[in-house]
Amino acid sequence: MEMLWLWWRTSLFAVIIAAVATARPYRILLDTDVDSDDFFAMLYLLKLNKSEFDLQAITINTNEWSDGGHSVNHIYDILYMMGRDDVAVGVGGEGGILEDGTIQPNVGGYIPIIDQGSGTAGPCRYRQTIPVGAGGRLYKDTNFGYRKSFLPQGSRRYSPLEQPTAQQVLIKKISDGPISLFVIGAHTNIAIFLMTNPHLKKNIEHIYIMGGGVNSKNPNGGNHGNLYTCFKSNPYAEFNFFGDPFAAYQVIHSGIPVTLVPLDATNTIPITQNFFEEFERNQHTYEAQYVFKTLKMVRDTWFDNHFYESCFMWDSFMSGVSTSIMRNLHKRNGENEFAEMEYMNITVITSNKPYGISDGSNTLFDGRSVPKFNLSKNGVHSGHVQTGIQDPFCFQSNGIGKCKDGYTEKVSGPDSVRVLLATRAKQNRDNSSSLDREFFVSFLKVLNQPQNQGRFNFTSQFPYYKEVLYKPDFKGEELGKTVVFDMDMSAGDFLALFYLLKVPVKTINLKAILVTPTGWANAATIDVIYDLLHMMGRDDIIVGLGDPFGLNQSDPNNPSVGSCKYLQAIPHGSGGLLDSDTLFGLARDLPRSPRRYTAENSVEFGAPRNTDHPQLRQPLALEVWKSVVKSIDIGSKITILTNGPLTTLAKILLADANASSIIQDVFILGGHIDYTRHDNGNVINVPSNKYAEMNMFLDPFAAKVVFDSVLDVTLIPLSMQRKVCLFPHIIKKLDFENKTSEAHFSQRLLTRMYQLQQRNHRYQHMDTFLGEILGAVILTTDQRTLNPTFEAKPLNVEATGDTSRDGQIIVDPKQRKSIKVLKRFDHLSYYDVFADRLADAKQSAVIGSFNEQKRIWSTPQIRTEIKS
Ligand SMILES: [Ca+2]
Ligand SMILES: [Ca+2]
Repeated sequence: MEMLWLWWRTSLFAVIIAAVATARPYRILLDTDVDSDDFFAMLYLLKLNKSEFDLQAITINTNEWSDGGHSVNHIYDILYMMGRDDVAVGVGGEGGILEDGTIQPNVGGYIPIIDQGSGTAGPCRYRQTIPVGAGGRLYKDTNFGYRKSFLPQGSRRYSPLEQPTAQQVLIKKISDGPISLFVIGAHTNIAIFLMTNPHLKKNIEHIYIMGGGVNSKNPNGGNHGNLYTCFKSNPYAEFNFFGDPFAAYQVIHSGIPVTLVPLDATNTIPITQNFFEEFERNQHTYEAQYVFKTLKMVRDTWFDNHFYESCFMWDSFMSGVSTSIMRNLHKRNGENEFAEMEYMNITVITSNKPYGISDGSNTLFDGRSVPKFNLSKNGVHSGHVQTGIQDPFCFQSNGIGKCKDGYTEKVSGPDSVRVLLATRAKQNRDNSSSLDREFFVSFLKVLNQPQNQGRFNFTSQFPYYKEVLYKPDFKGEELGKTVVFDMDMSAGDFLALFYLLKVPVKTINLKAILVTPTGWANAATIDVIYDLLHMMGRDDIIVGLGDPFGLNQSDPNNPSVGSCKYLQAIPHGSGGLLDSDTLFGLARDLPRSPRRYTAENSVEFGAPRNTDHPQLRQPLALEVWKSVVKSIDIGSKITILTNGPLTTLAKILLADANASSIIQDVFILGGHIDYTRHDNGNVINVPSNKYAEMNMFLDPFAAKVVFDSVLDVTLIPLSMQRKVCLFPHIIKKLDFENKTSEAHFSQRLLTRMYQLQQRNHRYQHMDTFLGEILGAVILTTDQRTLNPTFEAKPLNVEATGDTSRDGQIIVDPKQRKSIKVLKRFDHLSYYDVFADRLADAKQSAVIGSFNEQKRIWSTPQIRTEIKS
């Protein structure tokens, strides 16, 4: 009888559980910083049965491992491959936090809460721990090159002022009903949401987090945390929590139930060689292939030789643990298939003791009679806040850093929160398997299962896909002077590039492009250059990537990370990097070149981290420079046009003693010359600096190297650029019949910039970009057409480290040589010169757009040779 009763009770329980399980799928919102491991986690979620786990939305965390414009399109492409264009995607936003602590709608999350001001430009207190170029954001933005070579491209994309923001998506999806949040980046978006929408908290059933480390020991050094670029000052924090400690505090202390998968657990699931090899043998879906390719590149570019001991499943493990907990909610204490769980009382450290001080490090308290957000004057947020990697406060004489910002510390008392925490990964129940963790089995099974699988990759999508490189044949043609174009990939630089490519090759022979990523775009945007060159049939032009840090800006101990002292003037959001990185949403209309950024694939081609095979990876600026020098005839020289900060040129001069003797002359677009100080410069977001021009300001030390060199320098200053800033004029001039593809594209870009300028104040500086075409026009147009006149002056540039003066041009009688400055030109003819050039059928595009390319790849027997 008792048995029967027990049976009856168990069955009833099972029926109830089944009813709960079938009643509704778990709605999930994923907030991610789009690191590699993040999309592993995302694909794992997308592969689960949608009637059980329904990934409703993805919001992008924009202040960590990837950049908004690149990461949002990366996510769109993965979702397109997976047939999930229904998943909402939110990124960015323009709102700010006012001085009185009022949080405006749509804060973009580009800046941690403590430094969030009125816009999207700002310092990089925590983010400076993340490498900017190789090994960091460049790798993630491009996914080592696979984002472009593997993922198909659908119709969803970033578009200015049309892209849903992170906060909009959060509000919509959380208002719609009960939902669980998965947080696998810094907590800025979620904290801002919770602080501004307390009435919607009730809809958030649970927050699952990858982040923190309580009792963790880093396998490389015994530290709690994993900030490998910042161990010396902060050995405690984990990257996600360090990305915005104050935000993480808000989330953990929100009152919503929290489950944490911290380093304690992830450190017990290193990616073993056995797992790696098993994965290599099991790639039965596009998504499994994409993940494996990525993982392999992560291994091959790992910073040391201990990949198998120091690379872990972080976010992906969290997605497994969390969904397993949700599946087993009838069990107690978070019991699940993949991790041991424990309750602990913790908090997140946001400032360092002693509390109640005011030392200039804490914007929530310093100089305020009422602390921001009404925080308690001597409370846990009122201490010293770590200012950066080299914060002197954080160093102790014993060599062990003392800063704990972002640490998830075990505490008791009123300021602690009880959270459920994963402590270790469970062993594989099958002892005979080579996979030693239960989650490895699930991960491979789920990614390879036929359900919910990806439809195609970039090439298999098209029945007649063919990779073509377009290279012109200049045999027998007389070639003009050798020109190298150095650009920072602002919108105007692309217009200037179109123009340069249209100038007859007998006038100029554009040999190479150098990319200076210390200005208006992130390094990954180099792919837009490749695509534009492909469109114009110029896959022969080599492209070299410059250093991501300005002169004296990288960390002396670790050159992969460094300061954003000057770069912080550029907004991350609208009108700034978000738009440059996507060419205002239009980059994806360019045909896709087989050339692209690719990380060096070291292991496959020899010794670890071998740099002897530049042909197999993205060449560096200096390598490209050397190859140009080698390629020219003895006695001939090179003309350089720079359209961005002078970082790359200065670094070439410093690295190559012979460079100045082989450079004929340098045309520099930039510099503001106004001896009377009537006209201001154009440095935005640094109100104290009235008279500098952006290209000089962004790397003043590099500018000084160039000004002090023996080079023959011609400046195209801001005052001249300002004469050619009439959008309606140039748009109208481009409005002719039978437009070339390049004229059509340029007109669309200019029209979009002009409309944005009229619609929204974040775009008020669009003139700056229009003026950027001038350098290319002056360099290549004969004297009679524009009738330019120049004056020579002994000029120098301020470069002392004082941002209120750096980048300003001064008359310097001590300067041995003179700088030539464009003084006047026929600016009324200028628009005709530009438009006529783009209208010319000669040296025109060989393939007009991505759509045209898709048509060719979808149709048999269309000629793919170059049109003459
Ligand atoms: Ca992440
Ligand atoms: Ca530029």
